[in-house]
Amino acid sequence: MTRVSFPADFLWGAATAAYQIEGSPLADGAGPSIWQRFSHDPRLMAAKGDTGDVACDHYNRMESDVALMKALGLKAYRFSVAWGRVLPQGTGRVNAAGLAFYERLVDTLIAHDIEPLCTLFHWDMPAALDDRGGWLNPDSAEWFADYARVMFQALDGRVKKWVTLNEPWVVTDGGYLHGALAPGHRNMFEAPIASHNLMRAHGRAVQVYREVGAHQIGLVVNIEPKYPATDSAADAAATARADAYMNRQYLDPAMLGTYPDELREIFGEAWPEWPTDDMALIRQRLDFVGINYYTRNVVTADASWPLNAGPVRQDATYTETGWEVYPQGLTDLLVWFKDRYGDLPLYITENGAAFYDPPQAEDGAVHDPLRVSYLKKHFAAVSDAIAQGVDVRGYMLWSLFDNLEWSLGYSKRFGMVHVNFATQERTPKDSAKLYSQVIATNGAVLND
Ligand code: PNW
Repeated sequence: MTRVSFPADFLWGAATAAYQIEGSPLADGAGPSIWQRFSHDPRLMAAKGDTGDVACDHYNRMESDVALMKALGLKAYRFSVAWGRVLPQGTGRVNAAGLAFYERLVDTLIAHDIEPLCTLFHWDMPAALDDRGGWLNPDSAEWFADYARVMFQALDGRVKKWVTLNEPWVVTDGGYLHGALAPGHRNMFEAPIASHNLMRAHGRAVQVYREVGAHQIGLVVNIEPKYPATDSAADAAATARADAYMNRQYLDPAMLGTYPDELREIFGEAWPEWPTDDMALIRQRLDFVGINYYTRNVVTADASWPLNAGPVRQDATYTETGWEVYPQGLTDLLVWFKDRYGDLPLYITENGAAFYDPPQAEDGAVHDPLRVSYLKKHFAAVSDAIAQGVDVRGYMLWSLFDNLEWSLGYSKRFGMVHVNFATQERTPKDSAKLYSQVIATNGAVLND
């Protein structure tokens, strides 16, 4: 393997999301979110009985959790704000007690010299707004902008990196097209509308930030590079459609102000004509883009539209969520981003894997060799992209803790820190020990 190397100020961190770790979703005057509803509805939630009611109890353990981050050596921490803690109805009245939690979190991080990266929307829309149509309501862009303004005004002095949305594709595909995620709709006509309003909301929040914010703001997308299974023309066309649907549907409007042509082909009569003004609103200057990378996809034309899992490859390793381990995809997508959208600071805002971890050893250790191997290969993949001239500024491991993996519940463990959900005991796994060394040596340990 070629030697890895990272810029001196490379930002090493870990990521979480509010509903997945906090617990106490209704504490201190918070309004319920769509995930509160969804996880309590046995008709909708796949992992029945698993909810975010307690999760990692981070809401009550924030101080000791930040101390643990410090002990691990994290330089940055990416978290999300539960919109409904701050605005219980989604708009209007601010709940000072909810906002205070995030002010304390940010102050504690800074006191430990850990840089906060704040994501405004990681899927937990206030239920009161879903009652008004959620992301299908064109007013949602303005609701989000108002919420964003509250957060910027409260915290921009202390938070220097902001993220508008986490993974609009997952919100739409899971929430409005396939129904596996909140709010659980399955409607091809809704999907493009939800996507478009999410992107309008992103654009409006960036506009507000340019009025009241002084630091940096960006968008986080999940990118899954698509590779044709064969060199047939049909597979090439199917690959282009899959890439347009999952990857370019969000980056093209944000970066170029246009939607990929393939979306008309994919959605047919469900694809609306969008006003030109909307496209200008969506395309705002960004300070960075955050990329979440987990896997790739190999596309065959004969599989059903538009997402297909691709053939299972005998020569590949798969994670517990069924995702192929393919580190080269991370290098490829970073180089692709630069070629298509030009030079912009990039952060890996999520990367990691769920594996069955063996039971704790007698000395309490959690040996997770598969995750250790996954991480080493992906660190090297980032280093390769940097060597090829891509401006990657940091890496946030998904995830700090084992947590509520959305509709899959607590069965899928992504953490570098093991959480015993009965006792809330935290135990750094071998992968956390590796990561500490990687951070302490800025990656040099990987060359030993
Ligand atoms: C991301 N896909 O979700 C989320 O940002 C996290 O909250 C989540 O826990 C993590 O990845 C692991 O799943 C994704 O199907 C969900 O391509 C699905 C996909 C990608 C990302």
